Amino acid sequence: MKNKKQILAAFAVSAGAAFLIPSCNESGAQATADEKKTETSDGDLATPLLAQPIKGEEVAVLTDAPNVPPPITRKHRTKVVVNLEVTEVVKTMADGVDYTFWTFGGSVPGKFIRVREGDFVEFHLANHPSSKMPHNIDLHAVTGPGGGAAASFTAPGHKSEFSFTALNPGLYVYHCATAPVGMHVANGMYGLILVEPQEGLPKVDKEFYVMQGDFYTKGKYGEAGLQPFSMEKAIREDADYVVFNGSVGAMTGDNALTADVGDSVRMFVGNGGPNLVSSFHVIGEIFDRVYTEGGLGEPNKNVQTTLVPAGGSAIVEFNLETEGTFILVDHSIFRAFNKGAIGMLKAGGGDKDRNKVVYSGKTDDSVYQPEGGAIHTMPEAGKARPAAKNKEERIARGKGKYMAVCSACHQPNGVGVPAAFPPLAKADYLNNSKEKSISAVVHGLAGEVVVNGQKYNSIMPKLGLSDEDVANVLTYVYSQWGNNGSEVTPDEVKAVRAKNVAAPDGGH
Ligand code: HEC
Ligand SMILES: [Cu+2]
Repeated sequence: MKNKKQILAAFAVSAGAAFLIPSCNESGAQATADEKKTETSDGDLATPLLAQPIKGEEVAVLTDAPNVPPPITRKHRTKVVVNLEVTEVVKTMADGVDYTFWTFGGSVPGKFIRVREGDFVEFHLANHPSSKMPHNIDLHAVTGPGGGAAASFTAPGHKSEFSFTALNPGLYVYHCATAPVGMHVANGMYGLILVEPQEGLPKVDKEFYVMQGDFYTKGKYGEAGLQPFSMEKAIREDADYVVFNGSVGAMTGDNALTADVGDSVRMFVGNGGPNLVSSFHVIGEIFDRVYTEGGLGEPNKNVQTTLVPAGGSAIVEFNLETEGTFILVDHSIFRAFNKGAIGMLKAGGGDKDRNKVVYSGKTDDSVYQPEGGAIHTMPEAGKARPAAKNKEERIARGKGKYMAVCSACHQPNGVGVPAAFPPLAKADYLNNSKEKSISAVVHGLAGEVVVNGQKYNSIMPKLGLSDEDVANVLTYVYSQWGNNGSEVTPDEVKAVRAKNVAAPDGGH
């Protein structure tokens, strides 16, 4: 905050020292990040990274937002074991509004992971048995195909392991990359992993973890109850909720972030998307330094608003020079006031006179309260594309649907996953009854089923496909992998749909 201090000092002189300005040579807290860099450096940085020995082993400390694991003081490479568990949980999206979030570690955003440049990371991904979906993880900090996605594909009740070396320092997003990828990300499957540079990050007083995400629900903003995911709105990028740290109000009121006047603050800011780019701004502060896009090169200085891409990050740093409530927003401002993208950082203490010199006015939080519901969207006119003309067209269209909707569980080649998802390839269940197969897709399927002599006792969620889509996808399935080649028509689907079978509602 050198600039501001110089300006303050000049002001004091020009004002004939009419104001009593306390000394600005505060010790640790006020030193700029740059000044501190040398303290944490060590002498061995000249050795190439991969030539440095890996010493010892530790289990990563993982934290939920807004908390960040402690800084790494280690001066050598080590093996870091990361244990992360995926769970699908119903949590609060806003007052009276619940949502089934898919999480890395129980909340949105996922656990914060902190390692050091050069660390050998042994990653253990578990998928809780109660999950309905398989999941995986793509860490942008990984150098390697898919960022770990294929290696970590994990069915419910299973766990996977893979490892990587953290080659590049920086702040990286991780997310689920299981098809349909957009849906997994939209349900909250993202978090941040910080790879600290070898020389460490400069010390600060407070570090926070803030991550934005956009959500798409059947009901409009604020509509009460358990809200299912809306694929149509997600595709249109028409978000109902844009929030920090997984829910409206996660960082306001009693949940506000707190710090003291004089503190140096660092925020690790991520954006999970799936769709929207954040214009991240803290009302009443100027970022002294921004490590744009999470890269740890030379920071940009004196920044008002920084862009945080979907699937990207930024590190912002500032000193708290005066008391009051500072409001975190996405400055695409309707998102802040009408969709939830608001947080608060409350700063207390400090010298009253000095605080007044920095800012004399009164603060008023009330103006920042959300203004209520979003504008209604008009019901969409149903302009579906014309139905498939023949069996070939049905199969071609069905293939796309299969890959987007079914392949995540039944696998792209239809073989399923042992003990979790039954096969569709050469499946007796499928080939013996069109009606039962249609019913599974239209109504969902729960309880014990036997496919090719193997028992499965799991849940296939209701998928919300149209009659035309169900006809196409099943005709495709019947045409593949040694199945009996049946064609399924929309009329047949309509007939089965009319039989109102009680079946599970997967909530999506
Ligand atoms: C979320 C995972 C999931 C998705 C997505 C999914 N299924 Fe299933 N499916 C299952 C499970 C689990 C079962 C077995 C249910 C049980 O144990 O009662 C099943 C059973 C079936 C069956 C009957 C058993 C068999 O193997 O023949 C058919 C047919 C079927 N699914 C077709 C589909 C089609 C077509 C799609 C895409 C439109 C699809 N499924 C999408 C999980 C899924
Ligand atoms: Cu997932």
